[in-house]
Amino acid sequence: MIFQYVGTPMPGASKNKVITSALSAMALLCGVASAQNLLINGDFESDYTGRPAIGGQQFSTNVPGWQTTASDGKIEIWGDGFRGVNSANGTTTATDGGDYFAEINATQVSTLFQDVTFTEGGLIDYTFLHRGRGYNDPSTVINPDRLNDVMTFSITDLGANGTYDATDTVLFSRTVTTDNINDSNEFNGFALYQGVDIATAIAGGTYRFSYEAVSTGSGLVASGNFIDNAGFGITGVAIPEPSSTLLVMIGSIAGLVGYRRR
Ligand SMILES: [Ca+2]
Ligand SMILES: [Ca+2]
Ligand SMILES: [Ca+2]
Ligand SMILES: [Ca+2]
Repeated sequence: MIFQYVGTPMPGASKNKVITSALSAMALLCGVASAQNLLINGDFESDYTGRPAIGGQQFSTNVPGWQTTASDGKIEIWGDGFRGVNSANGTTTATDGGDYFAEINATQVSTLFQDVTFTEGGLIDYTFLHRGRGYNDPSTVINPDRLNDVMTFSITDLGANGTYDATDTVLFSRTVTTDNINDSNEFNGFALYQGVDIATAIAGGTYRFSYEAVSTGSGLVASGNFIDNAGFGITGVAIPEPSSTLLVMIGSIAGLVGYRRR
């Protein structure tokens, strides 16, 4: 079982980030999944013109990979520590949140998504981190009360026309509820959600990967639902044994270099 997500190194990226990305590239070469099968900027680390040092709202056209249903076209990216919320502090590529993450509720209830055309078919695995925000009081201090944010992750087959419309079929849907408190097995409050072989993709098919804000614990439409490290892989593709062995090694190495102190 291998999960892949790609982080595009940005200018000034830390050495660990570059190494991790290099390892991801190595894994790709081993045939787990083609590059076209991966989300772009699933870890929200890609740089873009005008990105503030600590985060803020941007038009989706400025954010690599991601689109939004928000009527104003805004996507909100937070930097590590912004308003007291730290990135996930895991030690693997799936759990290390790096320096940036996204708030789905940018200015309104919305969905972040990417449409991906597969070059090969197979069974889809997915992974993402989700965290509730809590209530943001006027002094911008995060309220410590335990409040749940709710998000639905879904994969939709966009059909023969490859575009989103009313005739499309939802292949998989999972609604997760995560609060704003750092519990055991979480990473600064970010909970890791994963699934294996949850839908079948066909070569040439186009699929929408959606992260939909359902509700926020605060009740505020512009505050809630942090996500990071969104990604997926294909396990239905035959992998030669030597590659599988190498991938296990790569995964171990990636876990080691992914560790970073805060
Ligand atoms: Ca990140
Ligand atoms: Ca917001
Ligand atoms: Ca369609
Ligand atoms: Ca929690």
